[in-house]
Amino acid sequence: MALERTLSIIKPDAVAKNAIGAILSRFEGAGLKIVAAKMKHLSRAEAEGFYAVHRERPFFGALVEFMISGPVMIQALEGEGAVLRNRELMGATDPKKADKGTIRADFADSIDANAVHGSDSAENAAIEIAYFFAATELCPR
Ligand code: RTP
Ligand code: MG
Repeated sequence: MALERTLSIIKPDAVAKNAIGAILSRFEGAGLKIVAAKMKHLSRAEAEGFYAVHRERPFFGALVEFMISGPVMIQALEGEGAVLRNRELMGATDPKKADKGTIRADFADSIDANAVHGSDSAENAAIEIAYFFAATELCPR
């Protein structure tokens, strides 16, 4: 498997629950390295731009409102097969359908407040990482 990077966001619900450390610990425990990180309270324009692919979906308005409801923790993760590895750690979008022991099963409340975002492909990961981080903010190791 190739060394990859993926963009991860700990969403406002999980930040409000003081779950940042527990969630980052899962990434590190699975061998994913945090190569960039920042806390940010997204503006409406930033959240709309980030989720622009979902602009026509019925849940877009609720998704943007949720993502700007409080600060988020944004990180770039690096490791072998990082995109899929992160999606496995996250679990299904709807926490009711997420496997036991996944981040969403353990920390998410609903399909709207679902604790984490993770890139869904290596191509989108590159776009999403560049959306939030300058090249000089990435610290490969
Ligand atoms: P994310 O992008 O946040 O990592 O989530 P995901 O890939 O698992 O799910 P995606 O299809 O990309 O949807 C983005 C976010 O929109 C909300 N959503 N609501 N009510 C619904 O049917 C519905 N579907 C999606 C979720 O909060 C999801 O994380
Ligand atoms: Mg997605």
